[in-house]
Amino acid sequence: MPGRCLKWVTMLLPALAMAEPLATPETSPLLSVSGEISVTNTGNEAHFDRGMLESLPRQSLSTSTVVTDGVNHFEGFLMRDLLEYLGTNGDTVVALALNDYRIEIPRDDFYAYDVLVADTMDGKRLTPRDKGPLWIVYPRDDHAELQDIRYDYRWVWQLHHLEIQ
Ligand SMILES: Nc1nc2c(c(=O)[nH]1)N[C@H]1C(S)=C(S)[C@@H](COP(=O)(O)O)O[C@H]1N2
Ligand SMILES: [Mo]
Repeated sequence: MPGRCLKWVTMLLPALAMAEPLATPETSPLLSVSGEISVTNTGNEAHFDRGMLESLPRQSLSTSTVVTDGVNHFEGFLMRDLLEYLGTNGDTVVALALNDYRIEIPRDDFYAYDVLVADTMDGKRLTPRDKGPLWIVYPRDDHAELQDIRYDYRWVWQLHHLEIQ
């Protein structure tokens, strides 16, 4: 019986954590989110440091990419989980990168596919030198339709800001 209770508590914990107000970053923020969100911690935006991002449910994905050789193993969190966490309300996610690259991504992508916001590749933390701190990674090898230039544009590396529209 105690084992059963523990199981339920463990299952419910992530849901409870999500209902909590968003903490404030303790180290420099890696990602900020603005626009149609209902959870904020810095003015109208939600700012996340590494610890906060690492507390989102972890997810991994192995895929080839158009800019690396072979198959790489990525870890991070699902973009969908972040959108849900922030209570987003909008059809479009605008992704901005450190090199000022900007692209609009339909929100539906993140519900149709398990799109990762990766912070590690092959067990190594992504840095701004190698596509970090965050890289939007599609499960390219699992879906033929994702092997298309339309999606290649959406693999934003050096991601640092999202605007929900
Ligand atoms: N941060 C950032 N991400 C980006 C880009 C960019 O210029 N900056 N280019 C996009 C485009 S147009 C493509 S096709 C893929 C691969 O770009 P690359 O071949 O120039 O590396 O990354 C996408 N992600
Ligand atoms: Mo491109």
